[in-house]
Amino acid sequence: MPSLFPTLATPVEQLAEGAVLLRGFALADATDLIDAIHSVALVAPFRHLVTPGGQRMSVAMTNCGDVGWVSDDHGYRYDATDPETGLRWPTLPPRFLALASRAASAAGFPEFLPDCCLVNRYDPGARLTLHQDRNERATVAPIVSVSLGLPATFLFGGLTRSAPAARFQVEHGDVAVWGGPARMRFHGVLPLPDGEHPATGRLRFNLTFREAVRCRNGAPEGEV
Ligand code: MD6
Ligand code: FE
Repeated sequence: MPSLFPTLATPVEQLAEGAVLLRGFALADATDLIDAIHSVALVAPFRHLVTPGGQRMSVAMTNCGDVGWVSDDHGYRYDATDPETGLRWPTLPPRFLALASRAASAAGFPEFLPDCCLVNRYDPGARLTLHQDRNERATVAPIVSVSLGLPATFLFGGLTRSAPAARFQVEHGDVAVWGGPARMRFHGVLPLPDGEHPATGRLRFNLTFREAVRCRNGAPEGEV
């Protein structure tokens, strides 16, 4: 007989060794997160970055934290200032930090202290081709990824671009955490299907929290 008391534990789906999907983990924080995204975008507006190869990315991005991830014809890098405005990125709201470290702990990565939150905004049709996240100094620390708004199909591949990729549906409030042996896996997002979400309208947001310049690998911490 099914229990009358639903379990309070988050359903955990294992994507691979070192990678989990925490279904609904951010649901209680979703409204605050979306409000904070809008506040961040007032200071550091969403923009379509250009890859070093000259391609305009279909996903619009901004950042908050000590550093932000940027791309231009020189390459990919973390920068302490927003090249668009010359200003420092908005600070990481404490509520973001708390959620990210709670999610990392739930996934088996204690003491996660992100210094960067990359904010991705997807319109219908926007996609992210298979890539590795390899610009961070801390290769031990995980990445915590929060999905908000319209559902998307997440591609989760192997350690080479040509390895087959599994597909996972990621929905409003889901949190993926990757680290350890999964940290350098290729991943991406299929073109966003059109739809309407009560919290975001015709959009999907994704937050990825990283230890980008803070270092826990034994390498020296540099100036940013
Ligand atoms: C996205 N996410 O879900 C894009 N990277 O919109 C990522 O590229 C990503 O979700 C590293 C770890 C988790 C991620
Ligand atoms: Fe990524």
